[in-house]
Amino acid sequence: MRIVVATRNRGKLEELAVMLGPLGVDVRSLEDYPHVPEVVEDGKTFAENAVKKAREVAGATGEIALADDSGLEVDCLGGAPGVHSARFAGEGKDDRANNEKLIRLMEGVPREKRGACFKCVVALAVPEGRVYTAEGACRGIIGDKPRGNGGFGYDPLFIVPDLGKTFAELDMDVKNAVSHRGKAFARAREIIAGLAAGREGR
Ligand code: ITT
Repeated sequence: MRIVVATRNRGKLEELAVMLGPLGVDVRSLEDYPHVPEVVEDGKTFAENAVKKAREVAGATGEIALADDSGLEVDCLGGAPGVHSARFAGEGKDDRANNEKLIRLMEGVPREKRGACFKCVVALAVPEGRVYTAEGACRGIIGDKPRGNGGFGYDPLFIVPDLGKTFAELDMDVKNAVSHRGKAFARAREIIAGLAAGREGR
């Protein structure tokens, strides 16, 4: 079975490719389908955006598509940046600018009020039209300065309390074991197995 991972975010793609690896599927990326147009993410929820991305990429490629819509919800910012996480500091998807903005907005906020939650919805769409979703969340604390060189996005600011480390200080397999994406994917794995069984039976 072939799956196109419907993301243009390199960090996400790496994590998802590692999770898909053991399932024995033929993993493709959008680099293999350069004609696929950019999907406009105008949904109000992670689920709406994930479904839209998966559906459009499945339609444009004729393959099963897996999309991830994710983001960081910060308690003291009323859930911002949420679905706007990629463009928090403006267009251009600049992780450093996004992190700087978050640090600035949270200056002086005490530790007990620095809670946040990463959320992820994984959507799987088949070209014939059906779409399946799986969700995952991971709670943590927003640090006052970046730590670590791994991962992407807000990872250097997101501290996992139980581990005392930011996502950017963890090896990818440790991050994947506890992260919002890892949890969503653990649920998506069953959907993928079901799709694979269905395709074999044709
Ligand atoms: P695609 O839509 O092409 O997949 P994107 O980066 O635009 O790429 P989203 O709209 O889902 O994807 O935005 C997700 C943003 O949330 C991402 O750019 C990061 O800023 C943040 N984010 C999500 N998961 C993260 C993670 O595991 N670690 C750090 N930041 C993360």
